[in-house]
Amino acid sequence: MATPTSPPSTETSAGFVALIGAPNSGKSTLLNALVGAKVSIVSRKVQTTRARVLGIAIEGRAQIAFVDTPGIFAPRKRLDRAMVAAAWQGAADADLVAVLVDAYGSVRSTDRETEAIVAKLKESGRKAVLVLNKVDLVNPPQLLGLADRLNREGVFTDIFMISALTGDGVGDLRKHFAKAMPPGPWLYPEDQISDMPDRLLAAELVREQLFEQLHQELPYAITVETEAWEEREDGSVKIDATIFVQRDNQRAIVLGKGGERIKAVGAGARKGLEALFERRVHLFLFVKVREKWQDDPERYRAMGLEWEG
Ligand SMILES: Nc1nc2c(ncn2[C@@H]2O[C@H](COP(=O)(O)OP(=O)(O)OP(=O)(O)O)[C@@H](O)[C@H]2O)c(=O)[nH]1
Ligand SMILES: [Mg+2]
Repeated sequence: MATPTSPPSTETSAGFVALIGAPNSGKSTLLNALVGAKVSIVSRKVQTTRARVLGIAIEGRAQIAFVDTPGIFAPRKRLDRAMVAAAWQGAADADLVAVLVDAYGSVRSTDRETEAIVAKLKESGRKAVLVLNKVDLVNPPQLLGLADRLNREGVFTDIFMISALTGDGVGDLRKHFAKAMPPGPWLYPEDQISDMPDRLLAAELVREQLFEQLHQELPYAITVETEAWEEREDGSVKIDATIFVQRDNQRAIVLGKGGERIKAVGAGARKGLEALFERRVHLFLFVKVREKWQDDPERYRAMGLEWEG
């Protein structure tokens, strides 16, 4: 997959930028804005992103591979630990680290998750770029106070104020990242924007709809797998995906009254898939109970996570 395909020039550069931050700070929204396509799912809920997601952009002669990561928080459960470990691994492997902060949520005081991230960067001596996100929701004086407070930590080389949602400031940020990439051949084909296989992307879009459409009753540990992918002669594709829950009552929640809920989830996911794959999609969803999947190493591998013993 990673065949070097540089244009005929010696001035190319390429590298990895990890986006880390507290849950819900807008990392996936920013990844999509930087790449200019939806490669990572987004929701109003925390802990939407479960594993590392790569989104690739080209800026001038630089190819930048952005690594979206799960939110960093104090983990308790095994799945939480695997997610947070994946986030820090993403940061460790990158040429540059960007820390996202929800400026709106941090106006009064920095959240505990961000404080812990700053502390860990300090401890490791690693410098990072600070990205204050959601500036569309904050007024300038409040923003400056926050920037000043975080700047005093001494771990940030640069501070950017952006809105991943409106795109405000995203172009400048991408240019900054491009300048910081080490010289060398491109790492991926020019037209590649993600490293996620289509089957996984399909499962992720279903999970996104579940996160958006199930409210307080969302079983947080819900997971989705694509079971079948069938190319049809008319150019459309038939996708079977299974939603795994841990208990019977969760199955009922996902199905909804008379199957209303699952129908709406399927309709939303199908719309997203058709936009993404630019073709007709027939999506069939199944809901199964798989009690102890959180203790099954194989499920973690399927999600792209390491088993944290
Ligand atoms: N108003 C506003 N909302 C934003 C902005 N960026 C992201 N959001 C919203 O914040 C919520 C969380 O966005 P995500 O991109 O899923 O956040 P994340 O950091 O990837 O979250 P996890 O994967 O759960 O760690 C979504 O509802 C986004 O629409 C922004 O610049 N302004
Ligand atoms: Mg995310």
